[in-house]
Amino acid sequence: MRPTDMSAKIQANYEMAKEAYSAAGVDVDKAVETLGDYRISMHCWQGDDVMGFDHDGPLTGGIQTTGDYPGRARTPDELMSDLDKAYSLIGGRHRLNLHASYAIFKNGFHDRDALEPSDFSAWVDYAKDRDLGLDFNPTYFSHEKARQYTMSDPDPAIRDFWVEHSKACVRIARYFTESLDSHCLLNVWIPDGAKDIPADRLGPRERFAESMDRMLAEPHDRDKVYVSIESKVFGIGMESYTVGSAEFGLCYAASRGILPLMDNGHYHPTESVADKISSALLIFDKIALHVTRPVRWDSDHVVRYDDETREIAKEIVTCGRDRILLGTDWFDASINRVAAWVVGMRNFQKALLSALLTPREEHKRLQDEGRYTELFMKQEELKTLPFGAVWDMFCERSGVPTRDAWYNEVVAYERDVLSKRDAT
Ligand code: RNT
Ligand code: ZN
Repeated sequence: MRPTDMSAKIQANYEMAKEAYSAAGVDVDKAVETLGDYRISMHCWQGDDVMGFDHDGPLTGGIQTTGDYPGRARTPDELMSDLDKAYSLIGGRHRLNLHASYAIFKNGFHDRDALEPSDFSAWVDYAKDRDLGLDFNPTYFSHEKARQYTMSDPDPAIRDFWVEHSKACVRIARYFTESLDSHCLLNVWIPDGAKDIPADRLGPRERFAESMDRMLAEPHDRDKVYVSIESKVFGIGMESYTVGSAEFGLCYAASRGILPLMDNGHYHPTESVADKISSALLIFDKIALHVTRPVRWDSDHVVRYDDETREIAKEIVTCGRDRILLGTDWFDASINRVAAWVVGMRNFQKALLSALLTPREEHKRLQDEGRYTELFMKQEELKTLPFGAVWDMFCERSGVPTRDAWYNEVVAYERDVLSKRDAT
């Protein structure tokens, strides 16, 4: 189809969709417009299988990428170029989420405890040019001093190293907020834990809390640098005990006035992060999310447009965009990595759109009036309204390719850029 014919078709389909949705009590134009306001912090680490630039060793910390699809980004320039390609295929304006291991050293190597803001000036330039906000994460894995424990290690020298790293990251986050006129989410996730039943559960948690307190003492403006703590239920090699458990994360964050970060791969598979958001927001002013797809375990598959993601999106839309910091977290090395970003981000956006296309007030009223049969029926009928036509219009209005047209660009990029990488 010629592009003009395609646009006319999208317009015509959209008009039909508008009719169908307005009969269900939904303002479609408003939904499309509002979706553009949701900024998602896209994780840099899908592009290079969580390798980073500050070490040669393997990925550790109980997380894993699997697959050997060619074309992994090996340098900052390659990663930036791949990120650009991905952003160009995703509607709306977003953010970039960096890990400390992605330092770009201009004045010689600095170990994690001695990282400087200048080690991230290339990223600030990158973000400035593209009007992206930056978020940040200390990296407590893939390092010789990250053995079984980091911030909770019994050895004070190891703990000091990681506390110094954490403080350096606070300074870097501060530098981001000062350079970019935007907040920075600084998220702490430690891989500390035990493979087998621990003798002492309390000690490591006491030490982790103390190390966190030392990190938080590093001066920062709490209205700009939002420190969060990401909890977890288990990891590979720490199946029996995780220092930063859900209870630790929530209680610590509540008591210190920082944010909890919930990753939907970090709970028992029958638990739902969608169900946790409203409870957390009764207590916390803001919370943060890592949206991912756990398949039987915390596998970090690329997000699909599935029930779990849609239910999380429904809560985001209901509970308020301004109070929930949205981030993504998956790493699949078995498919084209640029496509992995694009599919997952577009799916998350589709889920948000589907929430925006829900007559929430009406559904809430049906619930409150005990009209459960009607509510059930309406929820199910809504699913087959012409959603795709509205999604197409969002892409069209955002200036990104509609439907699967973006894939041709990824194929061309793979041919011209990614496939050349393995030859060198
Ligand atoms: C690990 C956590 C964490 C990491 C990234 C790389 O289980 O989800 O968020 O995935 O920091
Ligand atoms: Zn995560």
